[in-house]
Amino acid sequence: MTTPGMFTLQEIQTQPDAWAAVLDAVREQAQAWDTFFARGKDGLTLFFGCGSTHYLSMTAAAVLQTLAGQAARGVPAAELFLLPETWIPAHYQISGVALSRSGTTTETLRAADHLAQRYAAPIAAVTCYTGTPLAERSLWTLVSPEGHEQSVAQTRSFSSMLVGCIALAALAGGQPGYLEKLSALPPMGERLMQHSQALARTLGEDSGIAQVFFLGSGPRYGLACEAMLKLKEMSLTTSEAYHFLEFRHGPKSMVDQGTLVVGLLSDVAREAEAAVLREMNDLGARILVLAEDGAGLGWADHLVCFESQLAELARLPLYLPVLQLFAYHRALGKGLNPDSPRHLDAVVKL
Ligand code: F1P
Repeated sequence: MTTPGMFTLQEIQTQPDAWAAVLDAVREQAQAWDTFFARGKDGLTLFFGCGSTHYLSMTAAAVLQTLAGQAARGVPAAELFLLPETWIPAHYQISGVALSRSGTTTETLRAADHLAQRYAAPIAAVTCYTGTPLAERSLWTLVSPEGHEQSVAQTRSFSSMLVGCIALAALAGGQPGYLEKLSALPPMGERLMQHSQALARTLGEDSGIAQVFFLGSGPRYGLACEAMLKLKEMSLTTSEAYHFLEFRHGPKSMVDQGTLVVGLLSDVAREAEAAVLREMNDLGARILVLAEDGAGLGWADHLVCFESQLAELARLPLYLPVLQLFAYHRALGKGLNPDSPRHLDAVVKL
C-alpha cells in the first residue's frame, strides 16, 4: 500500500546517506579518475545531461573550473549533437562528462556518441546505476550507489551526483583534503532537514504563494534551476530561476504580493545578492534566504542558515533539501502526488 509522496519523502530524507556512499565511491576510484582530469588540462571539459542532470551539468562545470582551473561548461545534451558548433570551439581538445541518473536517456547517449566519434573525446559518466548503456560508453564511471530512486523527480540522485562531482573536481584540482571536508556534509544535511522541515511545510501549504522565483549566482545558478524544476514537476507551480542581478532586468516586473523569491546566497557576492532580495521585498515579494549565516539578514521573511563552516563550494548540496521539501509539501497541499508528476516519465527515450 503506497501513499502519495511516500517515495519522494523517503528519498529526500535519506539523501545524506547517499552523500556518504558516493564519497566512499570517489575515494575508491580516485586514482583512476586522475587520467581523465589530466586530459582536460589543455582543453575544454563539457558536462552534459537533460532536465535535472542538465542543471547539474552547469553547477558541476562551474565547480570544476573554480577548483581545478580547467575550462568547463555545462550543456544540454541535445545541443551537442544538434548544434555542436555553438558549444565546441574549433581545435579544442574536448572531454565529455555525461550526467544521467538512469544512464539510459537517449539524448545523453547520443551526445556521448557524437563527442566520441566526431571530436575523439574521452567520455566519463556520473550516474546512479551500473550496467547501463551510458556506462558502456564511458571509460570512467562514478556510480552514486544509493542515488537510485522510485520517484520521477530527482532528489537524492541529484544531490548525491552533485557531491560526487564536487569531490571529483577537488581531486582534479589537486585538493584531496577537500574530501575529508565533504565528509561533514551528511550529518549537516540531517540536521538541516530537521531544522527546516516545519518551514518547508508552512511555505509549501501556503496557498497565498502563486509564483516562485529562485535566484542563484555562479555554481548556485544550476541549483536555482533545479529547485525551479522540482517545484514545477512535483507541484505544477509557476516558477523560474535567474542569476541574481538579472532579476532586475525585466523579471522583477512580475513581482506581486503572491510572489515568493528564494535567494541562494553566496559569500563572495552576498552584498550585491542581498540588495536584489531587499528590493523585491520592498516591491511586495515574500523572501526566503538560504545562507551560511544570518548576519545582516534580519529583514528576510524566512531564513535558513547552514552554519556549516565549510568552504563555499563544499556546502553547495546543503541548498537542496529544504527546497525539495518545499516542493513536496506544496504538491501534497495541492492534492498532487509528488511521486508521479503529470505527463512525466523517469526517463525520456526517443
Ligand atoms: C533526466 C530527466 C529528469 C526529469 C524527467 C526525465 O534523466 O530529464 O531530470 O525529471 O522526468 O528525465 P536522466 O538522464 O538523469 O536519467
